[in-house]
Amino acid sequence: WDRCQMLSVKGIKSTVGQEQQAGVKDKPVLEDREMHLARRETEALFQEQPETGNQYLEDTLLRNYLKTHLPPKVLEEVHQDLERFGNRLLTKIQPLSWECELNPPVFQQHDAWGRRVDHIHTCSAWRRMKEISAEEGLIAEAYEKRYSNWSRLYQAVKLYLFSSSSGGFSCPLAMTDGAAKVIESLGIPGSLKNAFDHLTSRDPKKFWTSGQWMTERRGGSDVANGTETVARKQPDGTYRLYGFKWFTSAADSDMALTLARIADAEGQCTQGSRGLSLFFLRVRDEEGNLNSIQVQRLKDKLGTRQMATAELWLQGATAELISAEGRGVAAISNMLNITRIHNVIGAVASMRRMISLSRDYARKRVAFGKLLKDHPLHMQTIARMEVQVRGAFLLLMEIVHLLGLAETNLASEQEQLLLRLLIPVAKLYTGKQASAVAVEAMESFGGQGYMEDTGLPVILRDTLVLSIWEGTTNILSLDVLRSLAKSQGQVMAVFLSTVQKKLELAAGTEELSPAVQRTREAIGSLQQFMTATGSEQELEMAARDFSYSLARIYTGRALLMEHAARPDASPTDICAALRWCNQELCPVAVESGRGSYGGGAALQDSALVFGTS
Ligand code: UCC
Repeated sequence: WDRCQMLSVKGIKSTVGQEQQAGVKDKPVLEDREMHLARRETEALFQEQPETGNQYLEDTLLRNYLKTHLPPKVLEEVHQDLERFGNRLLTKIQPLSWECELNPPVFQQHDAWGRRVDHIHTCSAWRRMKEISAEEGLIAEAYEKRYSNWSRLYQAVKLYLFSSSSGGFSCPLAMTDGAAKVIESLGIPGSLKNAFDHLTSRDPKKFWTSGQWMTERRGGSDVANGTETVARKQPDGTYRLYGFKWFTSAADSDMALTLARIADAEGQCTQGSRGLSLFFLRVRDEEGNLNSIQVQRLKDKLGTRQMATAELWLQGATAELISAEGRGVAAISNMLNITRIHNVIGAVASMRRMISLSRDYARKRVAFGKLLKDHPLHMQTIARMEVQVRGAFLLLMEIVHLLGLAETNLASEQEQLLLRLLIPVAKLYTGKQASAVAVEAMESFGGQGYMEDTGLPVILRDTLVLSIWEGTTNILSLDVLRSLAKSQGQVMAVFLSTVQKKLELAAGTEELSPAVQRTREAIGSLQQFMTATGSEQELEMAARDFSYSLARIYTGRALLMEHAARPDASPTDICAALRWCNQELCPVAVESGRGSYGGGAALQDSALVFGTS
């Protein structure tokens, strides 16, 4: 740093213009300065690189959460494993992640002699990630259930630590987990036992990953109307699939679950959601030949470039029907709910990584005569992000805790309903949070944040997809409404009673009383909104703000009750809860009061968008 200071004193203070004016008299001094600069270029860095250490040991919130919730015996074992894993991530896995970024997959359509091969070449680091995923039991852990209901949470914590160092491998893991979940929920039928064993294996040689082929050329949201793929039944009971899958992530996977319409004897198919069924297929046979699939091309994506996403033609691919006919969407929603949870994991991990790097940089970088950490405005900016990631983390833990209970038959009916509601709420809310935090955190590095070789733009690009894939924000807001409708309002009753119950508990903690009060007011506003809202169209227009309100109220609750009100809570935990509750907790009530959801507002929205008078 001393050298940098010298540079700024001796070199940067005079501008080019000043030097030009300096004249012949000053020439020896200028030459001397230039030589000095040139020499220093090879001697010293201008800025110190931000770094992270063992991400498990450095994550106080995570460690406190585990200490509070896990049974002591489980905590002891899990702690040891996570500390070891944190070191492995830092020393071995993080470098592989960068290699994956530098060596994205390459598609080879033909070999040198013109033979069509459709080969997707992945780098050795990517393949190593697959082995590591098996060795670490990143999928297996959740299905072995060694720690009963805590296994799911433990798996999620490992995935959270892995996510930012995975070089994009989190994506195939999400779908692999989702596929295992679908097969498990079907009772692991004999024909799928082999696949299930591969998906949940800890043996790197045996471990399979799965794709989730849902998106076709008409788009990925309206699956019921967008799916054109046809399934034709064969005499042996298998099916052959014909269609075009437009966006297949992790196309190098071993197997996939996909939707198709079964054609009847006349070749006719039922349209809409009721015509969709779920199929299992292997991507390649034992010899490595594609299963009557042609790869059209790899997608040229903004981010997640480490991972091959392809357009695939299914030209009679052999597949097995694994849902009841016409129940494809309901069957694949088990997979969607798991991949959406993985999306939340990715969002929280990305925020945590960006903030950790920002924090480290603030300790190293000097501007205006002092370290960034000594500039209150800079610290305020990072602190605001920290409140966001804390909320998101606790929401994630809540969901995986509920999932663990549900998977071990320990969840009440109310808890299952709550889980159904919170998955889309968390996915849509944390996806948006992560994008905002990644952009804000990038700015905290100044121009360096914009430099490709710092690795920071990679994190940003990979984060931006989180609000898009696995259901965009609006699609998930509608899914929130779907869960309300399907349960005939029970979901909402459970939500409100859970929040109320926890508020009573927190009311005893004096410092939290402003937050308790604000949450009570927010719940009141939410209830008012729900009784006042009239038409279906109004509710649909309110869906996003409504979902945000649920996320903020519930996260405030989770922050407040589970964390800040525990006996060994720190003043920082209380501060985070208070700050969270200082934001508008019920935006849907505010917007409703402004008339944002009526027919008039819809007309105004259109006029604003299209510029009509
Ligand atoms: O594949 C993609 C990229 C892969 C990359 C993955 C990596 C992510 C990991 C990140 C880690 C860092 S992207 C493609 C993703 N596509 C989607 O997410 C689809 C988005 N669209 C929707 O979610 C829609 O809402 C649909 C497709 C579910 C709507 O379909 P329908 O058929 O119009 O919906 P219905 O008719 O309302 O629902 C049909 C049935 C109903 O059950 P029944 O018939 O018993 O009443 C619903 O209750 O499905 C049930 N259902 C659900 N059940 C629908 N959604 C759900 C749900 N979420 N949970 C439970």
